Amino acid sequence: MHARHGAAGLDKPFAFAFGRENIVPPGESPVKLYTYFRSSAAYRVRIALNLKDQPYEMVSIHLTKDGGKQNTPEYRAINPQMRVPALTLSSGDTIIQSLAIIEYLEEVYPEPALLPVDALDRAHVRAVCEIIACDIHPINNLIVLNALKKLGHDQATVDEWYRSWVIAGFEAIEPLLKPGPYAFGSRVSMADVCLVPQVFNARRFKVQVEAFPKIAAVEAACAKLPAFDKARPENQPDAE
Ligand SMILES: N[C@@H](CCC(=O)N[C@@H](CS)C(=O)NCC(=O)O)C(=O)O
Repeated sequence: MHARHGAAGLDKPFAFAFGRENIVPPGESPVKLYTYFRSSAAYRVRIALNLKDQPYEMVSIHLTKDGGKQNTPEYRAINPQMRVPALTLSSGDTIIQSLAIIEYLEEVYPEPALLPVDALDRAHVRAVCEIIACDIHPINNLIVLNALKKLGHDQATVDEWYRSWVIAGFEAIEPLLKPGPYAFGSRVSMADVCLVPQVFNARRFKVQVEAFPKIAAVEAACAKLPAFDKARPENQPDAE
């Protein structure tokens, strides 16, 4: 989905850009990533932009303060779904949905490739991404956790809900992973880009990630790469 917009009323972008400084032609603004340090969907896009060595400015959309900046009319004009991430290109076009953004980056900046050459291998990588982005994440999203609380569930029950869906997803992913160091072998793929932020969230909710040795090993391998390290929530300018 594409929309044109202005960013009036939102925080100024951080004076902060990753990647090669000369990739944006003089006079053109770099891409702008609407992000929140703790958002795992935004974390995926930060990793992909870093791997693709693309510079970007970050605009922090605080998801909880004052009812959530994602719910303001200004941000709704940027992303009608009122979620992060959103990526605004120098053309003024905005792309929403992390997987759509990452696939766009893959098509426009093919190197380093985040999808294998073989169609079957690509399907396997996308399957792992979809378990995370389409099956685990949507039922553990902030909006769902808040809805559970409104229905009267206490924090312990909500946390248990969260853990149970992560564990179900990880049980499916673990046997799908190939010999490493990364999720699908010796090259980083979109599966790693999706898996690492999900592991981060799993640990926040005290899931025993070590019960999934392949997933834990993938995370450890990715942690050594600067593109992943720079994208970590605690390394973001809006980290709290
Ligand atoms: N499927 C979307 C999910 C985006 C999403 O749900 N983002 C969360 C943060 S991880 C959000 O903005 N939540 C706002 C809210 O719940 O109000 C994607 O992959 O981009």
